[in-house]
Amino acid sequence: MNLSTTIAGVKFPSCFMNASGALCMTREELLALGRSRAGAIVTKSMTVEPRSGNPEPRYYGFPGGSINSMGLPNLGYLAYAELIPELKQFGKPVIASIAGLCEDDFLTMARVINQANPDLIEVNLSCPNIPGKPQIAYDPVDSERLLKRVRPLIKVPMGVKLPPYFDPAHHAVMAEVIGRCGVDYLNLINSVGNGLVIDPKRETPVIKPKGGFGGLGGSLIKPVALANVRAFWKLLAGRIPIIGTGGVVQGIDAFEHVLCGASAVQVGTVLVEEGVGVFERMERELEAELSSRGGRLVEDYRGRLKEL
Ligand code: IRO
Repeated sequence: MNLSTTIAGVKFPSCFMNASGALCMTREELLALGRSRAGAIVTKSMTVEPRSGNPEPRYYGFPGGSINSMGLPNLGYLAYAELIPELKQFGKPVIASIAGLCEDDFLTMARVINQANPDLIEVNLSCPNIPGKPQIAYDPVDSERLLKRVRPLIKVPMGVKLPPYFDPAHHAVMAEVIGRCGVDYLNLINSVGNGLVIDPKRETPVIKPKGGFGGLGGSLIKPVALANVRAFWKLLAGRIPIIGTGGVVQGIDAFEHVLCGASAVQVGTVLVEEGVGVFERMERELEAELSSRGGRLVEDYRGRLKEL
C-alpha cells in the first residue's frame, strides 16, 4: 500500500515522521531517522546559539503520555545548516525547525538555513518551556508581524508550528493571521504547555525546570490535537495542508488525524519511548486500517470526518 503524501508540493514517501524534539538533536539521531522508515527528517528546533537546555530531569514518560521542559537544547543553527546537505542524501524531505529567542533571531536563522536548502522550513511559534518567554503564537499581533518579516527570506515552503488553542474565537483569529502571511503548511499541535505531573510518593514534580511545569504530549493530548487540526482545516477550507501532531501512538490515531484534515502525522512521545522502529509499526497499523475500509491512500480519507 502507498502511504506517501504531498505537502506544499513536496513529496513524502510516508505520512509518518518524527515530531521536532523527538530523537532529532544530534547528527547521529538525525542520521538514524534518515535510515529509518520515517517519511521525513525533522530537526530539533534550533536557536542562534547552541544551547544545553534546562536542568535535568526535564523529560518524563508515563502511561498516558509525557511531560517535557527541555528548554531548546540544540547544536545551534550553523551546525544544522552544515548537516542539511548530508541529511538530504537519504532521499526524503528534510524539515528544518527554527525557534528564535527574539524576533530578529528568526530572521538571522531563516537567511542561513534557507541557503542550506532544506525541503521545508518550519517556524516554531510555540515553545512552552523558555522561562520568562511566552509562546509567540498566543499573541496574534506578534505572530503576524514576525511571519510577515520572515516570509520573504524563505524560498522553500514555510510551515508554522502552532500551540493548541482552546476556544473557537482563538482558532478564528489565528486562521486569519495564517491566511494573510503566506504560510504553506501548518503543524498542529505543539505540546500542551505548562501542565504539572507530580509524584505523590515523593511529593515532588517529576521534572525540575519551572517548578515542574512542562509541555504535555502523547495519548492524553490527542483530543486537543484533533480539535485543532479539525478547526484549522475547516477555517482554511482545506487550502493549507496540515501535519497532525499529538497523540499519534497507533495507526488508528493517524487515521483519526487524517479524518480531521491532516495530510501527514508526527510522532513524538512514542518515538522517544520506542525508538525509530515505531515508524514501521505505525505503517503496518495504518495500512491495515485503510485496507479494512477499502481505501488505498491517505488522500482518500483526508478531512472526511462524518459530522453527526
Ligand atoms: O523544551 C523544548 O525544547 C520544547 C520545544 I522548543 C517545543 O517546541 N515544544 C516542547 O514541547 N518542548
